[in-house]
Amino acid sequence: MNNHNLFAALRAAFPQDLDAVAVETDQGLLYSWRDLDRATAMLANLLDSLALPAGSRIAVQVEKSVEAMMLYLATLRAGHVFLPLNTAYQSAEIEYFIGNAEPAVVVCSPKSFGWVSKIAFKAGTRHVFTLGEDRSGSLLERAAHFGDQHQPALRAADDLAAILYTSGTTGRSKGAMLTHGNMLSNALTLKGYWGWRTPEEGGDVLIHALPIFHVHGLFVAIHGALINGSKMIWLARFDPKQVLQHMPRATVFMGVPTLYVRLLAEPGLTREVVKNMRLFVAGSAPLLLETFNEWRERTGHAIVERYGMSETVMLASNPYRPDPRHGNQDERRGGTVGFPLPGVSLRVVGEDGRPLPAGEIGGIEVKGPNVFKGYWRMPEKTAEEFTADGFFKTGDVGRVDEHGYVCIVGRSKDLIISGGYNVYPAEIEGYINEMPGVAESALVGVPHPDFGEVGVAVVIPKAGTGLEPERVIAELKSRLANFKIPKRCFVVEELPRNTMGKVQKNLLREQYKALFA
Ligand code: MCA
Ligand code: AMP
Repeated sequence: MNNHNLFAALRAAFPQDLDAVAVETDQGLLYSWRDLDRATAMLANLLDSLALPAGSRIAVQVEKSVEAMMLYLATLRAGHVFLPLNTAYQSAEIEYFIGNAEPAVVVCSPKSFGWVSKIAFKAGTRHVFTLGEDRSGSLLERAAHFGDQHQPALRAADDLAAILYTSGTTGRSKGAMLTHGNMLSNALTLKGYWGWRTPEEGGDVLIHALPIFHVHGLFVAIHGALINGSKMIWLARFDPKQVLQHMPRATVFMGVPTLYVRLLAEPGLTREVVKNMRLFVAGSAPLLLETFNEWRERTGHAIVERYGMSETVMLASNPYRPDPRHGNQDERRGGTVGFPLPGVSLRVVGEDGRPLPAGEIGGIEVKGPNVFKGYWRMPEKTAEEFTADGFFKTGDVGRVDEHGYVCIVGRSKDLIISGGYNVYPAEIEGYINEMPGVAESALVGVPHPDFGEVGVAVVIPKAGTGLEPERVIAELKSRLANFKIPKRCFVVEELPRNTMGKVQKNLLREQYKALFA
């Protein structure tokens, strides 16, 4: 059997010169390709030594570091399933993910060992390691005792590589199961579609400034660089000045729209600074046309906006070069997410599920080798989200224009995307509704100049109770990840409702739309 282990494919793409620099950090540390190979082997050997059952989940909530990326690669190498967790998640959130995924191994920051290990051991996890952003912690101490050679575990294309928790129209997060085949096919497609250059072709240098616990930073960026043997300039966190400082030596940058908005606010963003850049990619949330246009004016570059999901990795992208499938069009159109990627079928359907003609707005459905295997331990939910002919219902609403460009115009799922992070109103409302003195609440997304969209909570108090908006916010802050906290809270007498009694969120959005204008 061929080995479809994603790590094996990434490893095979390492450049011949293993002593060349693979990653350069903002701390001035240099990691060679050989370093990546050896360290991931040691970590994989450590995982092997634990004799974990097949398909074990390795849950990881650590600060961004090159070692954290290596842990991801080592998990693939050893044939286990990686489960990344946002560092902003607090105990209630972590308790749910660990309880639901039942990981065999949990790796957390040294500073959170106390509370995370308690949750993990309670859920039956046998091994809890720590990994600090400065290479501290028990994980690397233990791995140091293992050999630096490791044969990647044999995996089929359909075997799980990662679980990403996402969405929750009902308030509960679902684990999207991605396979080795999903991710490898997507990485190879993007390699071609975005014109990545291997070292022999002149090479690319990626500025990596995104967090590594979601699809964008973990898969699109890292796989893109590794499958091309391209160097990464590794920034622990996004700082626009630092990005600009490194840009003259880079060729590729990826970011959520907020990163572009913040870069545009820097006077140092000039044509001179971007003169070696080849490709700017944006995604995870809608890129405003004005940002796209302003970027083009300032830098001479048209951002390549693309569209993806945790369930599908990347689905569509504006063309980097002429696309023969679409009459060799190469225009990158602001306000669109471009064409379905090669190998991806995308259609827009009406309420009755029938495909709509070009130009009409409906639900976006997709099919392809990139589409996930299903939701972790939720067969019914999985079945609901697929059509009889195997298309996945994205929950996004859009249209395809007569030239083939896909345009996302809204979402049928109740979701707020704030600075590229997803916020599920149902989850936040659930927490607010449990607070004493609250009768009911609604969370809506409103436009925000920096984060694109932010949450605003509208709360009805129980009769006779004095409810303070500040208290609602403070209470949420003590329990939830910081990016989920509504930026404002209003206590009101009643919520607008339709004849069925359902809260009309569109009216609330309208009412509060100018709050941050
Ligand atoms: C930080 N804050 C936020 C957000 N981030 N509020 C709303 N939305 C946010 N995204 C708030 C914090 O709560 C805090 O508030 C204050 O801002 C400062 O926090 P800090 O962490 O210092 O913020 P920052 O460093 O400025 O972070 C902003 C950021 C970050 C760099 C834009 O949010 C970020 O890295 N976003 C990228 C997310 C991403 O990678 N998404 C990809 C998902 P307070 O002071 O009140 O506590 S993958 C995906 O969606 C798909 C599949 C795809 O297509 O890619
Ligand atoms: P996630 O749940 O993190 O996988 O986020 C996926 C969602 O992000 C998609 O279903 C879209 O709603 C949204 N998204 C990703 N890229 C774009 C984009 N370029 N424009 C608009 N929305 C996007």
